[in-house]
Amino acid sequence: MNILVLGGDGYLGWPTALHLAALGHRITVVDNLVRREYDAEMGVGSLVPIFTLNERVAKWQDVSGDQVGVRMGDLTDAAFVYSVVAECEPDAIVHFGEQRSAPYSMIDREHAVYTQVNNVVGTLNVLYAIAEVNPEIHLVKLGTMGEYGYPNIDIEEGFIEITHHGRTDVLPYPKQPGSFYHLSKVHDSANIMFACRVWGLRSTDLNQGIVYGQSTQETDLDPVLATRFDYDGVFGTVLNRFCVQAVMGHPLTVYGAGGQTRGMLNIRDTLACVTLALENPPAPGEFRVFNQFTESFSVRDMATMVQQASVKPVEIAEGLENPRVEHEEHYFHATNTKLLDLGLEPHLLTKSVIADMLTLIERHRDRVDVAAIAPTVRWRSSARTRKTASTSSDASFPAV
Ligand code: NAD
Ligand code: USQ
Repeated sequence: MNILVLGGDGYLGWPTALHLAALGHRITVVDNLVRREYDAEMGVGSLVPIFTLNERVAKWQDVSGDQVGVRMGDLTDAAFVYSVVAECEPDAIVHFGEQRSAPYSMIDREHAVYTQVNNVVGTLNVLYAIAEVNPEIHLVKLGTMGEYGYPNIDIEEGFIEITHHGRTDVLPYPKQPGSFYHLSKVHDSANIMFACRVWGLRSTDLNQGIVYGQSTQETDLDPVLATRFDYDGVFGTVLNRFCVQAVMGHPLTVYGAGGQTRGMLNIRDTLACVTLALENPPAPGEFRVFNQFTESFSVRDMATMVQQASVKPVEIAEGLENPRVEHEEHYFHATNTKLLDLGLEPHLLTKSVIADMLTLIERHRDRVDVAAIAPTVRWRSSARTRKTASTSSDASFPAV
């Protein structure tokens, strides 16, 4: 297939692009490199050194003999999106290209507006370009498990059958997202579902859980091919953060009671799930939703697992104030059978998987900025609680 990977310079987009290229697909990476600008804005960086996109692509050509195309540009620029879709003539588009941090979206008004404009407008431009250039293109869109929130009933895959006053219908599952970022994904899902209904587009919405790990078959071929690994209080995700904290002798930052339970998956399974979605496209007009996670754990469980996998003693912080507003003890049972039915073979979170992450982090421990670990964004405050590298002026802040 000829595939565009939007957001192909990011944590998940880059290894997915390489994986699909290794499978023989023709890949073009599309990115405006804004993720690298957020690093500058926040004054933090990836634990693992990351090379420029041009260096990455050149190294992949050396290693594989295969050329990955690059188109630099912003998805909120409609003319750019239309030209890429028209010129590259993709069979499928995998869309990772959004601002993906919940804390970043909660810094203040500007960051919330930026996140929603970037994500919702970018996706709308992609939908319009598909509709007008070639409605056959399969859009594989990265959504999030957090769209559902944490209701006191089982979570289904996108839709739920409801009987109300004696009448029955299958309706979109109710959404209760927990940040302006997660809300942007809800808005995207509604827009994509509508575009499938009115224009006959085909799309797979991958409601993905929290990804951990950094190693994939292709990125391990050379350090220049490495993908990023975030551990800071804004972009670092929970398990990746706990592993860095364990290596640095920092108490593991369990927020609040720690009963927050989340769907989780290994980065290798992100690649496998996207591949399965691409290889098994929906029918024209179909909007389908896959819940993309392989296991669920509470934050407290994850901290204990890291503690047990570490050869060094690890302390778990107790009574840490939760900077977020969220349920700290709740029911969580989510269906995730659709990808398994397509053949997904999960890489589960074993002690040795955590031990490998700890070894990777140990190798780069000199690059850890311990001051970047603390959570700094508070949900309860609508005003900025976090000092950024550009606190006094927003000169380096991506324009809204
Ligand atoms: P990331 O920030 O590392 O990568 C996103 C990429 O998109 C970056 O390279 C960025 O420069 C690019 N981008 C953002 N806005 C753009 C725009 N307007 N135009 C062009 N490029 C743009 O994020 P990630 O962790 O790789 O996540 C990828 C996707 O998967 C996101 O949509 C995210 O919401 C979703 N997701 C991630 C996780 C996770 O644990 N990392 C879990 C569930 C879902
Ligand atoms: N948490 C801690 N301690 C920490 C960091 C986080 O207890 O040091 C808790 C949070 O309070 C939250 C949970 O861990 O309850 C998950 O936080 P996270 O930062 O790992 O994940 P989240 O903000 O939900 O976002 C991440 C990705 C996002 C993706 C989402 C999938 O950044 O792009 O959409 O995971 S999901 O959570 O399933 O919606």
